[in-house]
Amino acid sequence: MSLNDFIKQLDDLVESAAHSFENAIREVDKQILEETRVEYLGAKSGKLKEVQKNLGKVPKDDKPVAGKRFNEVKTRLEELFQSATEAIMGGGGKGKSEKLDVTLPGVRPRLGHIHPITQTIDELKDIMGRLGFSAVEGPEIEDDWHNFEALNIPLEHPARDPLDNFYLNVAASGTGGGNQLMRSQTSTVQIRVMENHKPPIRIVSLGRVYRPDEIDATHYAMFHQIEGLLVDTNVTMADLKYVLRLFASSYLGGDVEIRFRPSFFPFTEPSVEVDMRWQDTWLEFGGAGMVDPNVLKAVGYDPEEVTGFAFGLGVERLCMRRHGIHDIRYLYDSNTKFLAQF
Ligand code: FA5
Repeated sequence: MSLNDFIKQLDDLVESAAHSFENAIREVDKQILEETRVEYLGAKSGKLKEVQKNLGKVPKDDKPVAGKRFNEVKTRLEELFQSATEAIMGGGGKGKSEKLDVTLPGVRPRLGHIHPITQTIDELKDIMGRLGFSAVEGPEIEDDWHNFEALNIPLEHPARDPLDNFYLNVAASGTGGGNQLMRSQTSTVQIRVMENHKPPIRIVSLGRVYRPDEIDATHYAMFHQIEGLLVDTNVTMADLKYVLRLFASSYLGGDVEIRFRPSFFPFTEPSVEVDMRWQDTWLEFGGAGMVDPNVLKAVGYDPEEVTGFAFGLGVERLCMRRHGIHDIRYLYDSNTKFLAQF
């Protein structure tokens, strides 16, 4: 076969393929499109395949030109198929058999909703707001001073251990200098507030904290705490217990008992663990106590003039107790089937 004959075959092929694909577009028909694809580009007996067989019959010297032309035509046919596909499928066309019926009801987009922990945070803020505590925020990246030093946690204290904290590999820029870290407790906010405000203080702070704890059903490496702080004249442990009981029964509903167990935190004296009894079960929710005089001094208050209480509770624990969630990991698995229940 001469080169000219071969090229003529290719040209005819492009012309008729263009015609056929145009027809499929005009008909907006997926089936015609597929038939046209098989007719021209079919791997076994498509027209392109047939013409390719003639390439072997072209004189040897003309083969490079013929081969090049063949490849161009192959690309052209694929382009024709591609643009016909886009015209039929991509433009919202559904093919002849499935024309758009504008009278059908629309498909309602699936709406997400607020994560149970965010819901809990909002509710807890609301409850504490009604008790007169204003919500404040603090940074998640903290310095030594706010996370430890001002909270009466000295340099040699085990709570500062690099194995128990997420220290950052950056130079410090905070007031107190020293290393920066992801805050391990929201008690940092107590210091930030007292540094900038004179008593009386009545704040609550809810936010993320970070600890390299082993993850299990009740521990996560990132979790949330609610921190409360009240500083005024003549504040006592009785005030603390009263506020916590009101808080707990507002959140959990019904009558909640509060139990204090002696404990130790460097920034409160005396310090307690807070347990709550709800539906006949006792559960530990966090720590609390009277603000240590050393902390009051660190922020420039006079411990002879004012006293205060502080508490820090796990938000996940509260949320899990209320909703009967038995494993903290469910909250952070991003399983929308689980989360949609709340
Ligand atoms: C504290 O963090 C103190 N800052 C609390 C405090 C504040 C005491 C003010 C006195 C005055 P603790 O490390 O025990 O305390 O943590 C408090 C609560 O956070 C725990 O009871 C628990 O509910 C929650 N918690 C602690 N670690 C985790 C964790 N890895 N995952 C989920 N929740 C946690």
